[in-house]
Amino acid sequence: MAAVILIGTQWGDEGKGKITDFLAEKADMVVRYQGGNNAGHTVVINKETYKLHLIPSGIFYPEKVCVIGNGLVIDPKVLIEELEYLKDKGVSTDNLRVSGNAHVIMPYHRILDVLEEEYKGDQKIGTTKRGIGPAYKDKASRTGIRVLDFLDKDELAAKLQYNLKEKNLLITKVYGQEALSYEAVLQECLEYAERIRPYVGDSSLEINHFLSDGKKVLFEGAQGTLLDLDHGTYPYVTSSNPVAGGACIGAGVGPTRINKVVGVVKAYTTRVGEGPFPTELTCQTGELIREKGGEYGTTTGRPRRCGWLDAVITRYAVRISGISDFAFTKLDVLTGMDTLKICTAYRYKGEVLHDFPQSLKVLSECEAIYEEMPGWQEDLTEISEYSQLPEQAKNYIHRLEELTGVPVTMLAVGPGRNQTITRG
Ligand code: 2SA
Ligand code: GDP
Ligand code: MG
Repeated sequence: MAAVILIGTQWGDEGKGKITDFLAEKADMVVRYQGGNNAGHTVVINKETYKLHLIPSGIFYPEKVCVIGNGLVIDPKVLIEELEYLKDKGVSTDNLRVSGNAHVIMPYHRILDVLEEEYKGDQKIGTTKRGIGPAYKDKASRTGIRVLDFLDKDELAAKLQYNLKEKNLLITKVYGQEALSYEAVLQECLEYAERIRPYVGDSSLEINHFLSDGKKVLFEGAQGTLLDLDHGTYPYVTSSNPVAGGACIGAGVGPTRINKVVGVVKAYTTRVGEGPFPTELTCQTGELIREKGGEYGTTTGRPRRCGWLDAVITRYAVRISGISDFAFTKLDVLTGMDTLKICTAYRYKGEVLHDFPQSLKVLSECEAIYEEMPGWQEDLTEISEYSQLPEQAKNYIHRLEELTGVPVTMLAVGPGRNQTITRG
C-alpha cells in the first residue's frame, strides 16, 4: 500500500495519534496535511505518554521522514516548543520537514481568536483559541504570511507591516484592546525564523519523489469529519479540511496516488466545543465514559462531551472520504456496561432519516434512534487476537460493519502501541 490517508470519522480525538504511530511502523513517511496546534494527538510508547500538536505522530521512528505539509497553519513558537519537548524526551527530529508554503500563525491571530470568541458570546464556536481560524482567514484573504515569507526578512517586514496595521485597527477600535508593537513582533519572528529554517523545504516535491520511488506514505488527518469546514457541522467546525480530500490539497499530491483511506472510529462519540450532537449523553453514563475514557482535551484540557456510537455519522464519513477500512478504538472503555446503544438513524419531525442531514437546524432537532446491544464485562486490554474478544464485543464490531458497509481491520483495546489488534 503506497499511500494511505488516515482520518477521524467523528468530531476528532478518535485515537488518530495512536493508530498513526501503529501504522507508521510500515511507512517511510508520515505527513500532516491540515490544521495546526489545535490538534492534540496522543501516543503511548512503553508506558510513556507523548502529546503532539503539530509534528506528525510518526516522529517516534527515527528513520521515518515526517512532514508538516502546506495545508497547515504553523505557530512557530509552538513548533519550537514541540521540537524542544521531543529533544528533552530523547526523540530525534532530524527527519522533520516543514513546507515553505504552510501559513504562519502570528501573535495577532492568537489574540483575535480569543477576542472574536468573546465577541460572539452565545454564538461562540468553542475554539481552542490557538489562532487557527484567524490564520486560515488571512490565507483565504490572500494576506497571510507563509513560511517562506517568514524566512525572508524583507518580505516578512513588509507583510507584517501591512497586516499589523489592519489587525491593530481591529484590536484597538473594535475590541478596545492594546495595539501590538511592530518592532516587538518583528524581532520575535526573526528569532523564530532562524530556529525553523533548517527544516523548511518543498515538501510536495519530496512526498511525490517518495511515492514515485515506491515508498510508503501515511497522511495523518487532524480533527475529524464533522469538524470539516465544508462537510462538518458548520459553523461549529474548524477552518480546514480534515476529510480525505484535504490530504491531496494540504500535501500537494494528486488523488490518483492514494490507495487507501482508513477511518478511525471511537467506540462511542465525543465532541469538544459547541454545536449539535444527537447521541450526546448528559446523564451519568456520559460522565462514566468521560472518566473511564479520559475524555479531556489534549490541547486545552476541556472536558469532552460524550455520547453513544452514531452510525449515521460514520456512514457519512464513509461517503465523504471514501473510507476503505475502519480502525475501531477505545473498545476497552465500554467494558462493564450492561447495555450499549448504537444510533442507526435519526427521527426528525416524525420522519426517519438514514442520511446525515445537510442543515444544522435539522440536525439540532434530530432525535437519535437507537438499537440496544448487550455489553461485556471482560477486560479487553490484554487481548491481542480478535478471536479472544468476548462475543458481545465481536457483535458490536460486526454491527458497525453492517451499518456502514466498511470492514474493521484494526482494533484498539488500550492506549499503548501494543494494544492494537489487526484483523483480516
Ligand atoms: P479551532 O480551534 O478553530 O480549530 O476550533 C474549532 C472547532 O474545532 C474543534 N477542535 C477540536 N475538537 C476536538 N479535538 C481537537 N483537538 C484537541 C484535542 C482539542 C482540545 O485533541 O483534544 O484540547 O480541546 C480539536 N481542535 C479543534 C474545537 O473544539 C471547535 O469546536
Ligand atoms: P486523536 O486526536 O484522534 O489523536 O486522539 P487524542 O489523542 O486526542 O485522544 C485519544 C485518547 O485516547 C488519548 O489519550 C489516547 O492515548 C487514548 N487512546 C487511544 N486509543 C485508545 C484505546 O483503544 N483505549 C484507551 N483506553 N485509550 C485509547
Ligand atoms: Mg485529539
